[in-house]
Formats: sequence, C-alpha cells, structure tokens
Amino acid sequence: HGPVGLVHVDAHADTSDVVLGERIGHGTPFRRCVEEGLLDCSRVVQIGLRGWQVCLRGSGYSADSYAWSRAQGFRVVQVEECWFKSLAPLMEEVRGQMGGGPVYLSFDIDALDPGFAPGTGTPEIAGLTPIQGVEIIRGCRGLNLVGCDLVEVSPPYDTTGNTALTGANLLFEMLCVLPNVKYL
Ligand SMILES: [Mn+2]
Repeated sequence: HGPVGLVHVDAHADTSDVVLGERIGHGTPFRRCVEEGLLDCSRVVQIGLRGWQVCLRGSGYSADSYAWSRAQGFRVVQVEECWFKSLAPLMEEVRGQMGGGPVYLSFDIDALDPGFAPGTGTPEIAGLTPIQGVEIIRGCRGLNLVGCDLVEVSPPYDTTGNTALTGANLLFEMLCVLPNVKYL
C-alpha cells in the first residue's frame, strides 16, 4: 500500500524510542513505523492518550512522547478532549484528514476506561467509554481501510471475561467497516 494513514486509539502514544532497554516492544511500534517510512505522518491521529503514571514513573518510557508525535505531524487528541462528549464530530474531522488514501486502524483496549476493560497490562483511569470506541470505529466507515487490529487484551487480568467480550465486539465493529469485505 505504501505509507498509510493511521487511526490509533490508545491510552499511550507507543512512540518511545526505547522501553526498558528494548527498541522493539509494545511501547515503541509507531516510532519504528516512522523510521521505516510506513506512515503518511500528516494522516495520523492518536485518540485517547493519557498514561500519566507511565510518564511520571519514567521507567524507560519517554515523558515527551506527545511532543514527538506532534513533531512528526501527527494529530494528538488527548483524552481530556474526549470526555463527556460524542466523538462523531471528531471522526468527521478525521475522515477529512485521512482523505481517500489507505488507512490502518489500531485499537488498544486500554484506550477504554479500565472500569469497562480492566483486563489489560497498563490500565489508565479516566479513559474512553465503549460507546465512544464504537463511535470511533463506525466513524471510519467510508475510509480506505486496508487493515486493523485490537491489541493488549490480557486474559490473566480479565477476571470477569468482560474485556474479551468488549474486545471481540470492537473487532466485529471493525469487520463491519472494512471495505471490500466479501460477505459469504
Ligand atoms: Mn496502551
């Protein structure tokens, strides 16, 4: 596809250079993507970012992750901009940003509030609601989506199974907005 646009939904930017001494890890993928020329950086949006504890702890994570994102041309929508409102208007803007080029959708379950999805390794309070998650995914309808994922569901922490239920339903929503899906 060449460089793709990216709709990244997450509590964390995942743009660190090195985490706990490792360049390849769950906190570094989008730094590596930029280095490898995989992203059309003016068509990247990161939604739901917070993760204050990780920044303050400073345990190998970078505190300036959002500044680095913005310096690449990413749009950063911190979670405070999402509180108490529908994200349908935001997604209208995102569709304008993405245009008709190829887009990848990456959804980290920890973007949601841990009250809804506690089964994950780095929970952060004050997150998105499942309704907002669905609004984001449905807001991708009409984009040239070329791929998508749902990451960071951790069964050992998911004592009720509710996180898996929510993750599975978000994946179903993604299948419903993928273009060119052959319905059997
Ligand atoms: Mn995350």
